[in-house]
Amino acid sequence: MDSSFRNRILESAKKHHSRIVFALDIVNDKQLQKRAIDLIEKVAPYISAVKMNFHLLLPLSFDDISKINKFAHNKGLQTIADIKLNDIGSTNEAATSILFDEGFDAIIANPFVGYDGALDSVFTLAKKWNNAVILLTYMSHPAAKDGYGLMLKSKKRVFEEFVARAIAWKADGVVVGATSPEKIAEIRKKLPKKILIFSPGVGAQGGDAKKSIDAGSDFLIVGRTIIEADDPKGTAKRICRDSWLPVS
Ligand code: NUP
Repeated sequence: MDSSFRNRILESAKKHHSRIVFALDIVNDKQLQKRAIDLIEKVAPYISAVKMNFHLLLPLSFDDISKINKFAHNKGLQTIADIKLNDIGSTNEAATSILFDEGFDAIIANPFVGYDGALDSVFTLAKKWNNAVILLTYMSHPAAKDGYGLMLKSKKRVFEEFVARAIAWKADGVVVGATSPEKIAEIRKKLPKKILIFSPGVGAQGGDAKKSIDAGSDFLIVGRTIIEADDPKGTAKRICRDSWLPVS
């Protein structure tokens, strides 16, 4: 069977009946690793993957992060490192090697830096590890239009150029904010189905889970709405049920 990241995360989605990637963005907690594991334990039945950002990647050790990745994998979940990688090739290679060694299945990178001497090393390593590269394409924050929406001389907007890069570089996924369902729909039309769309911005940033899925997102990235809820498990379950789309 094809053991690509795409298949692994879709298998997890099927198993958990969930299109949610849980953003483990824990703040103000001295026992970060313990809290991370407790939260995964609670919401695991209602998510398909866990995403870690600087909230955990900066303060925790290599061993701490590896343990969280192992715990998530034992629950049948995939894990994504969200560092929006954006540097020269040798630095990207060092960062990607560490993250894959820690057990991550996928890494989020910024296509702005280009391929030669920049993201080429990330794609090469991902291929070697059978892991994935997910490219920022249209972010979820209000100023996204000031960067991703800019018109280029070529009469393409920046996000259209990034879609073209995702296709040319054979990216496994792209990030398109749930706060712009019209952009999700537009990008979905341009992208082959095999490239997954991940949409952050549900809830806390004002995006709607169902609208994003209806517009063409494959996965919703949800953090604070679950973490800060009085009942994280019940909240994850509700978003999961409201946005479930069977895997075809
Ligand atoms: O465009 C993006 N928007 C965004 O919120 C790209 C991202 N990677 N994120 C991340 O998704 C953000 O850094 C955070 O980790 C998560 C959304 O969290 P929340 O708004 O659901 O709490």
